[in-house]
Amino acid sequence: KKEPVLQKDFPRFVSRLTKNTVALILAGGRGSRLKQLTDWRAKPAVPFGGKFRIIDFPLSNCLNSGIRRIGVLTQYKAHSMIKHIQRGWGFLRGEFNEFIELLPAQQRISELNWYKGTADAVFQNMDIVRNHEPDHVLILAGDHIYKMDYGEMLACHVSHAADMTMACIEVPIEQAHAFGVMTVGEDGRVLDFTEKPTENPATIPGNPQRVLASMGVYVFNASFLYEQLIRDADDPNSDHDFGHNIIPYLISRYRVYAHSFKDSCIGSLPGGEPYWRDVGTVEAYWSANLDLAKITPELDLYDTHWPIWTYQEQLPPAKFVFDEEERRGVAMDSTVSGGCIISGATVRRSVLFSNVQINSFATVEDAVILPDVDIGRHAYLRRCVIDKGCKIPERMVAGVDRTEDERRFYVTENGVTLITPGMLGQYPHQ
Ligand code: ADQ
Ligand code: ADP
Repeated sequence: KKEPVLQKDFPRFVSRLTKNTVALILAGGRGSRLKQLTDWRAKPAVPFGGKFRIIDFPLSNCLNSGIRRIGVLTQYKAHSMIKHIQRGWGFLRGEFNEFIELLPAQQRISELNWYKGTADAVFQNMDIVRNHEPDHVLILAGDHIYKMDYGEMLACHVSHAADMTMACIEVPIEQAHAFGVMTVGEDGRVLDFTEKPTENPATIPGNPQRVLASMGVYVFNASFLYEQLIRDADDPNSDHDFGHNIIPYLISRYRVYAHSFKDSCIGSLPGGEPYWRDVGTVEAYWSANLDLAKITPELDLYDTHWPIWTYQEQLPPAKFVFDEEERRGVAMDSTVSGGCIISGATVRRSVLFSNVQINSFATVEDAVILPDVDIGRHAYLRRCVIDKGCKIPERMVAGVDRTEDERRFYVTENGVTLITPGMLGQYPHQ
C-alpha cells in the first residue's frame, strides 16, 4: 500500500507532470437544452464570447498548462467542431510530440455503436492513448467555460499519491441534482460520491446550503485508468459512464482525492467566486455572453498570461457609420467583433460576433448575435440570441411580445428569444 507523500516534501516539477500527460476532451454530448443552437452542431462547437467556441476554453487551458497532447472525442454533429479544430488548432508540432487528435466514435472498433457513455468513449480510444505512453490521463468535459491550470491539479494528484483525482467546486444545494456530489475528508480524500442525487445531497460541513460538486475533470494514473476501463467494459450491468459507474466503484476501493478548483482557477474577480459556467441552457448561454459586455466581467478575456486561443477568419475591423440620413451608428456597453458594420443603428448591452451587419434605424438591446447575421432596417431586437447566418427582415420585432415570438421562435421561461435561420425559413450558408 502506497504511503501518501506530503505536499511539502514533494518536489513539484509541474512541467514534467504536464508533459507526461495526455488530455482527452469529451466533446460528444448532445447539449439538447441549448435547443435549436445545437440542432446542427455539438455543444462544444457553439460560438461563445464574440469570437470563440466553447471548446476553445478547455483546449486553451491545456495549452496554457503545458499539456500539448490532446485527443478530442467527438460523436454527434461533429462537422462544425472538426472544421474549427482543423483550421484553428493545427499549429501544434508533431515533431515536438505535440498534437490534437480528433477521435470520432465508430472509427475504432467494428461494433455498430456510438460511444455508450463517457467511459466507453475513452475505452474505445484506449489503445491510441496507450501508444503515447503517458503517466497521467486528464479527462475533461468539452462544454464548460472556465480558466484553470491543470498543472496545479496534477501536482495535487501526485502529492496525494492518488489513483484518481476529481476537480470540485462548491455549488448551491438547489443545483446538486445536476452534478456528481461528494464528501471529502480533511486530507482531501473523497469519502463518498453520488451522481446526480435526487434527494438529501451531502452538504459541506458547517454550510447546509452548499454541496461539493464534481466538475467532470479527472486525473487518472494511466495504467490505473486502463485497468478500470477494461473491468468496466466487461461489466454487463454498467452504463460505462464515469459519473454513474466508474467513480462510485472506485471510492471505497482506491485512493480518490478531490482537488479544489479554487486552488487552480485563473483570474476570478477579487473576492468573487471562481468562474466556471455550464452554459447548458439558452438562458445561461445568453447571460454568460452578455456578462462579457459589462464594465467588469466575471470572466477576464483580456489576460495575456492565460490567452484563449481560437480560429478566426481574417476580417476587416469593426466599423461604425453615419448613414446617408446622418443617423449615427453606435454601440454602447457592447463588444463588437471584426467585420461588423453598424450603420445608422443603435446597439446597447450586446455581444456581436464577427461579420454582423446592422442597418439604419435598427435597435438591438441585450442581444447575443452570432456571426454572419444581417439585421434589416427598422428591426427591433431585445433580449435575444440570434444564430449564425440569420437574415433578419426589415422591421422585424423580437423580444417585445412573448405570445407573438412563441409562434415562430423559441422563448425561454424568463423571456429570452432564440432565433435561428430555420425558424426564419432560411437555409444557413456553408
Ligand atoms: P454530465 O455533464 O451530466 O455530468 P455527461 O452528459 O456524461 O455528464 O457529459 C460529460 C461530458 O462528456 C460533456 O462534455 C459531454 O459533451 C461529453 N459526452 C457525453 N457523452 C459522451 C459520449 N458518449 N462520448 C463522448 N463525449 C460525451 C458530468 C459528471 C458529473 C459532474 C458534471 C459536471 O458525470 O459528476 O458533476 O459532469 O458538469
Ligand atoms: P460552421 O461550421 O460554419 O461554424 P455552424 O456551426 O453554424 O457552421 O453549423 C454547423 C454545420 O451545420 C455547418 O456545416 C452548417 O452548414 C450546417 N447547418 C446548419 N444549419 C443547417 C440547416 N438548417 N440545414 C442543414 N445544415 C445546416
